[in-house]
Parts: sequence; structure tokens; C-alpha cells
Amino acid sequence: MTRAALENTPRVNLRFGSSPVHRLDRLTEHLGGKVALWAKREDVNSGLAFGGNKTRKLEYLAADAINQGCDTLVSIGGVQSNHTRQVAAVAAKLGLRAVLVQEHWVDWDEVNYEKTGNILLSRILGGDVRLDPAGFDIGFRKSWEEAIASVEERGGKPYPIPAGASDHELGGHGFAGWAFEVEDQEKELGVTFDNVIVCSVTGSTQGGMIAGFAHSDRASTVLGIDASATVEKTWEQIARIARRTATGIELGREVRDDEIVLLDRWHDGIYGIAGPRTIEAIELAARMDGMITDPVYEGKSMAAMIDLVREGYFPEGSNVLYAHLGGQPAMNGYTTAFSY
Ligand code: 5PA
Repeated sequence: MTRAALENTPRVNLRFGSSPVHRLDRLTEHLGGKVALWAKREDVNSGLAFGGNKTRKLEYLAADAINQGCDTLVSIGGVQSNHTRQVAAVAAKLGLRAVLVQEHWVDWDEVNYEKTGNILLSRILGGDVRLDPAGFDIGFRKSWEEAIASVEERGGKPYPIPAGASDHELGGHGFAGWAFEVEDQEKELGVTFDNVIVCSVTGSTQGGMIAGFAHSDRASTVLGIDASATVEKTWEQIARIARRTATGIELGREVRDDEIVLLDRWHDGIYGIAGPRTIEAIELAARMDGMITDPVYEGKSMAAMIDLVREGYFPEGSNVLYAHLGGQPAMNGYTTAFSY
């Protein structure tokens, strides 16, 4: 029932198709060769402004926005938000406007931080970027509500999209679909993935995966790697989204607490800033397989995967799938995180 229910939910197609899955050959060998490491690449899932995990989520929210006759997508994130950049790209593609509240989520004092990377792309894409001094929080925000009201005041019809397109009725649908896509790709490849590694902050990437994999009782093999450093809040949000999505796609049972796994050893103590282990992981993945991960999100989940292999967490012969969720454009705001 779950797949059919998802297929019956309106969606606009914004991607090239299924995102590619490939082996990380040299990283696998470098870490001993006993655990096969793979990546599924949301960073190359679409031609919309460098893609990333939000493209898949926004396919459902954009369809809803259009059905409701909305003309402006209103969303929120940090200064270097990948999410708001993808909202701006989707709005452009669909002929809508985008109002983007960009908060001061990270105390990162680099000269061009508020000008380069994602925020530059959002402006190029025509987004109405509004900087706000508020700090990091994945919850609902006053500035976002004010932005929504401002669209109404000028006679527009806003479509509110919360941080990360997460805490929303349709926020988990995209990654429930990702889980089904993985199951199809496993058949094509003749491989079963024993674990998925996924970075979590606002929660609908992992929450959606949990709802999607729950129908084949694999949800607890999804290892969420917290990058928010507000771990309890993120766990609660993943749980809420997983349950809401499970209902939405007619899973037919409750999602259990033990199906929601969020590991908290790799967030470096703070959202948005990379510690030495994260930087080493970014360099290792890049130098082994040419794959770029970022200091805010994907470098942290990469560090987790590397450490878990080294610690012997995965039994010999395991296949581990790293969900690459994009995020590279932020790199330009983080040149001083590297010591070159
Ligand atoms: C983000 C999120 P979730 O928010 O769905 O848990 O995903 C975490 C994540 N990797 C992982 C990348 C590259 C991401 O961009 N980014 C946010 C943003 O504003 O960009 C929502 C926080």
C-alpha cells in the first residue's frame, strides 16, 4: 500500500530520475576492504542549482503550492542554507517567487560568508533574500511568519516552507520515495545495503527514509548522524516526521522508537562548524574517490562512516550506503576551515 499511496500523492518532477549509486572503491580499500562502501548521490540528482536533498522533498511541496494557487515560496535557513538555495531554484523553474529568510545560524567570521556560496546562488536565482540576526533553531520562527505576512500584504499568495522543508505534512514524502528507489536499485545491482548513513539536522531526510524502509522492517538500519548539536530536538523532529509520513503513505502501523537511530558523536559540538576530524574526513573522501563533502553536514556524516568502519561496527562483508545529500556550494564560505 505504501508505494501506491506515495505514487498517488501529487508531485512535480524536478530531477533527472533516480539518483546514481556507486561504490567508493578506494575508500573501501583504504579502510581495510572488509566493508564495502557505496554512495547514493543527491548532489547530482538534478540540473537545478547543484541539487541536493531538498530537491526531492520539494517535488511534493511545490506540487501542493501550485495546486493551491500560491505564487511565492517562503522559507528559512542559515546564511549558507542549501535548502533556501534549492527553494530559489525550484521557484525559478516553476515561475514562482521566493522569499528567503536567512538567519545568523553560524558564528563564522569569514570575509565573504554573507556574499559567496549558497547565498550568492540564491540571489542569482532571483530569490528575495532577507538577512536576520537570529541564531540557530530548527523550529518555527517569527521572522518566517513575518515574511509570510509580508507576501500577503502585497497581495501575493505565500506557500510557507519550514526550515529544511521538514516539519510539514509532505516533508518526509521525498525520502520515503528514496527508500523505495534504493530497494529498486538493490535489485538492479544485486546488492543489499546493510546500513544507510545519513546526516540529520531538521529531520525529514531521515524521517522520510524511516517511513519508507519501515514497510520492509529496515528502518533501524538507517543510522542518522546528528549535525545539529541539538540532538534531542532533532530526534523528536525525526520521530514526528517519520510518524506523520508513515500515516501519509499508509504504512499501516506505528513507527517504533527503536526504529529512530540518531548518533551524536560527530556534530563537533556545534552546528555549522567543522572540527579536525570532519576536515580529515572531507580530505580523505576527496583524495580517495574524488567525492566532495562539506564542513556543515556531509563531512560530519562522512567522519562517522569512517570512524564506524575503523571501530569495527559493521560486520565483515557488510555493504554500507552513504547518502550524499549535497551541500558543496557552502564550501566557498569556509575557506579558512582548511589550513592551506
Ligand atoms: C542538510 C540540511 P535534514 O535537514 O533533512 O535533516 O538534512 C540535513 C542536511 N546535508 C544534510 C545537507 C547538505 C543539508 O543541506 N540543510 C538545511 C539547510 O538550510 O540547508 C536544512 C538545514
